Amino acid sequence: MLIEAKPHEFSLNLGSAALLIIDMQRDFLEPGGFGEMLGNDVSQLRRTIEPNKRLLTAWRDAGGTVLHTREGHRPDLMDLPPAKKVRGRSATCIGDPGPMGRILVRGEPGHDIIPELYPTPSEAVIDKPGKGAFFATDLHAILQNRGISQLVVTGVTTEVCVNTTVREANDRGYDCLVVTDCCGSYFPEFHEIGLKMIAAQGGIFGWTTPSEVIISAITGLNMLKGAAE
Ligand code: C5J
Repeated sequence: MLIEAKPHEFSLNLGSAALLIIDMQRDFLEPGGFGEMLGNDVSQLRRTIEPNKRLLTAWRDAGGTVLHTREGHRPDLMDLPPAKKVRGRSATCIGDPGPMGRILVRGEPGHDIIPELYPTPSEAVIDKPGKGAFFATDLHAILQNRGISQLVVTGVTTEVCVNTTVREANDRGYDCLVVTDCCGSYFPEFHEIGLKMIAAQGGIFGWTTPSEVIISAITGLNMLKGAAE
């Protein structure tokens, strides 16, 4: 099915596509979490929750593959590069006690995915220690084993973990369609530029489109399926 997108239409094949939802974690999105503790305006990220919910529901209803990622580290922090720990020179950093448990540590409440988008038992959750979802994870193997060659990417933040993941995916041969209203940044100008960087130069890293375009395409497909049954 052809999806209207920038820089030109994206040919979506639901059977070989996965919805990849990046780092929609409580510590980044919830008031009182680590993100807000650092002085960020979490409403910039929270505006993505409703569109993500609508897209996730439509994608699940269409029987599409869904994967979620979480940024975080082992409780013993052995996978936390010292450079990452001290970066930002914050008084409180990764591994320290935070408002929702130890900051960005696996198993802590703040590390988990927000309840609105919580994975079902059949949806893979990729725990990643870096910004990109391919670095030091089994994401590529999972996608290859399931015959996935297209990624519909949403999540936070647009210019950091979404962009890094899309660039990694592009280098591994995946076609990425990034969903504009389902991605967000604490910095609106970085969000805008982050999306522009993806679709620039004829789609140097991928395509961009709003969720409504994808939802109407896959909902139409469901209606066709329903009518044929
Ligand atoms: C993500 C970050 N998820 N900004 N992390 O973008 O540190």
